[in-house]
Amino acid sequence: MRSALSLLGLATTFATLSSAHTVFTNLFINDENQGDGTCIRMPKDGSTCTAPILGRSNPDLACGRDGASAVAFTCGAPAGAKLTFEFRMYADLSQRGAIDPSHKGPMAVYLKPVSDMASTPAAGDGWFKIWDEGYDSGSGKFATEKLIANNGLLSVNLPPGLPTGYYLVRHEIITLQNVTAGPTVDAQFYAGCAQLYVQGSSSGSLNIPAESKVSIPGHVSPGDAGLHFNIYDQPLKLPYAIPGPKVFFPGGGSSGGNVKAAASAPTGGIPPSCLIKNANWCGLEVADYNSETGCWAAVEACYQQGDVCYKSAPPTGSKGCDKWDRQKCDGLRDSCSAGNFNGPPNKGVKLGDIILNDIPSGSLPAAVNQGATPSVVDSGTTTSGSGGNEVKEAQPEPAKQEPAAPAPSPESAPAPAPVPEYSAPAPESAPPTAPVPVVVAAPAAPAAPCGGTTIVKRSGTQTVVRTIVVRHRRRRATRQAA
Ligand SMILES: [Cu+2]
Repeated sequence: MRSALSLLGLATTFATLSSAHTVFTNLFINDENQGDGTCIRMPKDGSTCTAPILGRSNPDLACGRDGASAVAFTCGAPAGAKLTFEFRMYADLSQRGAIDPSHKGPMAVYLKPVSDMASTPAAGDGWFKIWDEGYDSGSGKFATEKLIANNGLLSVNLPPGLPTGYYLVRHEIITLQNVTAGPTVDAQFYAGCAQLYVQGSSSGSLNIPAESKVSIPGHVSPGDAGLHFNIYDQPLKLPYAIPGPKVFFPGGGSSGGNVKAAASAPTGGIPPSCLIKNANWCGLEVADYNSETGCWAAVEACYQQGDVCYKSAPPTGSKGCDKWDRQKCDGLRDSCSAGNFNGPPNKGVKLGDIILNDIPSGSLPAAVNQGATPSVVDSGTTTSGSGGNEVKEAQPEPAKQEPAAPAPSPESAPAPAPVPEYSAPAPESAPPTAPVPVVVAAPAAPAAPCGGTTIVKRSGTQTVVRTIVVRHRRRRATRQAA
């Protein structure tokens, strides 16, 4: 007879599994952490931010839930830069972990050039895949298992041949734990995007070979073998076929991965005058004042910025907002209370960003596509309208992580991929825009952390501060309601 205790144990297991999905929370550019949620179109609802995206025609497959709306900041990166994606089971790190070990499957990284970050739709045409990995027979691991082994970090080099411009970079994780037999139980998709401004060595638009250019949704077929692969088979029925298009890795250009990330993008870059940043919000210095009225107006303006911070905070949390309120605004208020009406004090002094998982840059994994052979494009140009670019070889070398196997068994032999030949890429007849209306910069709902506790925390020693802040907020709320 099964005891109540073991039943309880089972229930706990299921409860854990149901929330042990994953979300992309942090982007590193050339080993530099851009900050929790910064430049990332993260889902706004903390209770569902890690959940898979349901439906094969769901526009959320492009950039995840809420991924159709641009965030305020776009991160600068040189072509060829090393990008590192951090994945978490709990966006606010209330618990550690990247993804449940049961979630085995392939991973991929896609790019889409966008003419306007705010208005070009994420869903639709124009995407291409720069890297993918399915099952590595050398190590006996799926890409997701390597992700877990790397503490939720995946590093991928950007192609060196990207023309200067705005791009959405998209990760994709497909997990196969529910795929057994029959078409009813399907693979799970996880996807998320970051906003990039790539400083390339050329201008113009990229000629993506027709065979590599896809629309998302629509980049995989429901019948793809890689979506119906049984990970519980003994032995596995290899090789594993990764869903999606062929990888396109534009080479050329002179910039390499060692170039420092650009400080900011022309539009949407993180302002250098940012005193502190929380995801895609940043606190700016208040106006100078030299009167009592001006002093208190500055206090008000400071807390108002803090309110915007809390409202825009994604599920990674609002610790930067707390720090802004406590250090900057409370400091201003104390100064006014003390009769110092010339200010602001500590003008322009940076507060220092809070990063939840401050990983030393030295411990980031190497790029999985290091040494990837660029797809060769003839005539050395990627500018639009040239028309005659001939793609000679679009089959890049995927990451080589398999150790030299002395005697490979039949199922561990990697499938040789055919090298396609192109005569010419498809002509660029229309810009990659889809007739999808996009709501830009919709006000964010107050975020709750993924599976965590409430965000706003103030120290016990700040009782007086809190009273004033609460009164201040209540006053503002009343005013807004009126
Ligand atoms: Cu899951």
